[in-house]
Amino acid sequence: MDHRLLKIRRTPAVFVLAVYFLLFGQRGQSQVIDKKSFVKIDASDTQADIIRKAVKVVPSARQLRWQKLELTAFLHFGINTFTGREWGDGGEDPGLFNPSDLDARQWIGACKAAGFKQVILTAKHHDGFCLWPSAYTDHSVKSSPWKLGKGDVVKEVAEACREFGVGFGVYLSPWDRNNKSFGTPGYNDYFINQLTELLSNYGKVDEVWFDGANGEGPEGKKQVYDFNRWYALIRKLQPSAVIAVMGPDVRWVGTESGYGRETEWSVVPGDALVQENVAANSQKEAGFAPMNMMEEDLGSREKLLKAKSLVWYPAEIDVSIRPGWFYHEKEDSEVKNADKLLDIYFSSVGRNGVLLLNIPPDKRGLLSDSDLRALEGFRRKIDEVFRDNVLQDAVVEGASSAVIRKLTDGNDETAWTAKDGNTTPQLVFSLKTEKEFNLLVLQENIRKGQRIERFRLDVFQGGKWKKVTDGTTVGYKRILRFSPVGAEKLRLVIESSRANPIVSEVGLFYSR
Ligand code: FUL
Repeated sequence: MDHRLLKIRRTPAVFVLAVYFLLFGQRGQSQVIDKKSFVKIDASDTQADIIRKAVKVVPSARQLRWQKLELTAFLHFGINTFTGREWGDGGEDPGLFNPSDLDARQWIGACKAAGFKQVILTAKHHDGFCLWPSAYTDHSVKSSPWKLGKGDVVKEVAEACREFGVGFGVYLSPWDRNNKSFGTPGYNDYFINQLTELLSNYGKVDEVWFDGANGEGPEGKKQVYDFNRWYALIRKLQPSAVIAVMGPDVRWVGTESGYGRETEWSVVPGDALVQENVAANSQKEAGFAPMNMMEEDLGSREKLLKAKSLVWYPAEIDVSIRPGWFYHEKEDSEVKNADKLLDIYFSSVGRNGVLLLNIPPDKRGLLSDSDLRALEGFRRKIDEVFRDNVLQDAVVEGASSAVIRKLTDGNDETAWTAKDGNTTPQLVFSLKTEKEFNLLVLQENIRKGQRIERFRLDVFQGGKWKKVTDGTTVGYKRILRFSPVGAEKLRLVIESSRANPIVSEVGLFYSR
């Protein structure tokens, strides 16, 4: 034994360093990202090592809570509601903001009834007009006639959310076309001050949403955003809030259509999210761009094998119930109907994403009748589709009845796990009588990572197995629709998985 070494190991400095690394991780790995949601790839890692590491990357507690919400709502409301524009230029007269019947309880009550579990309010859009009486600008509700300048929309929404048990989030546009400091380092202080107000004065905040738009401010200058400083403040003041989409917890899916990818991985290369790279990225013209979000393939084996690190970075799918994000009367006849919303649900939540549906309040400060009707219809349809799981009283071949209970109990923590090393297992189900179905729902227990790469559903008909449908990723939830088929015996075949699959739910339904 080398005694000199022993001595070094015992010095207090080494001890302090060890504790430091334990608390904050290695240099380069942002403490903004949870340890269990991030892994570095070593030069010596084989391909199999990298895939093993990918399976171990799991959601943080805040990401898991967010993913399980499934349905979240955007509320775009502000000066644009009164000018009829989508992007205000910052020169608007705050006197225009004057809703006649603003009722945040109506907004949140309707969202809750439709199944939405969290809302995000545009506290400030690109025009810089603040829906709360910020101490750092007069360009806000306090300069408006609404409630004689004593109103606070953020407060009313936060309180309604608490009353209805709905999560509360804020959208604070980094791009500000009104504030004179935009384009100077001072703007980052202004932004920090506004964030501090929003995160300190309204109770619990569950999501902070930063948009990517970054144009010129009132002085014709562009801003270099200090993202790392913003993230650190959010973690300090609201540690359980997820930061989307110019942020480390939630990724923009890449479109605003409501449709996610058929193959949607929540584990993707993490190189752009380490602290130094966030800082470097924010210097670029386009602002912070963690990766090309619009690419078709973000997390295939091929992508992971080229990465230097991996991160849990799941997709949020934002879309408006109307053509625009803000309310415009002329779009009343173009509100997406219940069928369209159901289709969007299948293609967002049903593709391993969280839906962020925008429902913009009108000039009165109320959700309009057409939007309310669409939401009610959507809820009715969802309830109808998922009423009876055909597999509820099925028998799983070679397994006890506990297995089918775990697979159909609606609890994504109870799961069936294939034996270690078995990456291509099958589950064979027998029904009591022949049943018809046209919709498959699968869920993985993502607390143990995202594993499944390819699966298939077969029915046993006329003495032969016939394929009904197939898919690639599952993740938190996957929904596939197909032409109605009747069967008494069927099987779920996992064709490829990164480790033994952990299936938490299997459902077969009939959607009319
Ligand atoms: C975009 C913004 O420019 C839109 O106005 C809207 O807020 C949308 C959700 O994000 O980038």
